[in-house]
Amino acid sequence: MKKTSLAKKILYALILGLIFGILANNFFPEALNSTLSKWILVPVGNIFLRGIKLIVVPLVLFSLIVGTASLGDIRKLGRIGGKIIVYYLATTALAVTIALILANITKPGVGLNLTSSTEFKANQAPFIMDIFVNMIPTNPFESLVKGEMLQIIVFSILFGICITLVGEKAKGLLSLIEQANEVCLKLIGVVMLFAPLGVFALISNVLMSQGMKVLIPLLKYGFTVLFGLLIQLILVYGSLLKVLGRVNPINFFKKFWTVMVVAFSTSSSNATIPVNLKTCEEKLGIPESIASFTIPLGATINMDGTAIMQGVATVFIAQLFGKNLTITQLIIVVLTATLASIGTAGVPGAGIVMLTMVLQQVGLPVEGIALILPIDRILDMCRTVVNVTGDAVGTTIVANSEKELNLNTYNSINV
Ligand code: DAS
Repeated sequence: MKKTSLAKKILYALILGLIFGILANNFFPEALNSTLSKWILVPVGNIFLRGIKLIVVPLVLFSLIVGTASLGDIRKLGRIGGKIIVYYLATTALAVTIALILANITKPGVGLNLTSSTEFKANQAPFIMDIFVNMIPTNPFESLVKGEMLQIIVFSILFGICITLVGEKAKGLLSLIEQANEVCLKLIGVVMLFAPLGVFALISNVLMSQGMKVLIPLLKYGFTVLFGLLIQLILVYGSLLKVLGRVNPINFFKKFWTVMVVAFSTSSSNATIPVNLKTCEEKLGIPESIASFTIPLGATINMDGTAIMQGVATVFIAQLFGKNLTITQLIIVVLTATLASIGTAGVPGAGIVMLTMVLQQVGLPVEGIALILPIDRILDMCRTVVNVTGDAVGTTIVANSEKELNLNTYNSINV
């Protein structure tokens, strides 16, 4: 019998959870609902959410060290590495900012005022410069234990760069960390196997207690993310190709659409690396020496689509619980989501794992993820398309700035 894909199982769980929750809310006695919720749905949902949170710290630590160390010999790749990292960080920060503006315009979560079991512990609005000072850990082990993610990210990047500077002597350590990273990626897969059960419990519990009224905000959230992804894909990347790459963006999309289809169907930047590399070299006229460095690096540390989801989701969850994020907290969200997207692995569902980090950083209840998880699978497919497109746009711009873009190939009509 054909194996049902995880995506289909999550979709079925979503539909079943919606139906069960609405039926329970309308026809089950209140006593039965609260018993079901207390003894089954909440525990199952929390076990799944804790499983997601379990992965965050080791995943960020290992994937960032590996991603940074893969810069290779800094001296040799300094110029290209510097350019592509500035491009990746700038476009991701811009993506988060677009997301925050949209979410504050559409206000998808306003009006529900859910109550959270964990009190909204907004980090007292810190003095803005303290945000940058506190990013430097005094004790990396304490940062790991406390889950201070910005400190873990800074430590991981510095550690990865120093592995590269140490060179041959650290090769064994790097391969050990690469293996640990592989294990963490497998761990995401194992935790996501429980997603259908977790999704059913989470969504049916919300519908059982809140009824149909919660669906409208969920749809508004989904469309806000999709609108942000479209702006990034067409407006931002189109303008960057035109202004910075000085190439025709139409040609780019005519040749790149096959890569976008692979990203959409796999929801994985990693799985799209081979076809992305092939397209950059054979259809976009980018030299192998540049693409082979920037595309795998981008698949690991550049996720504009994910950053857009994280920006919208954070504002949505704050609104759901009737909380307003201060300007300082919004800046922390831009910083954390930009850095979080660096630590997000290019595998299905990784963005949600990193979202818990952004929520923790601004003291928002992580259980808010329960609401967005059921539609995250569809949004994951869409945001992965933006992630991989951003990698190739940056590569095109850097290749052109190095005067190594073959414009004849780029502008040739064979797509
Ligand atoms: N699916 C991830 C990727 O491969 C992104 C995410 O989960 O947000 O890019």
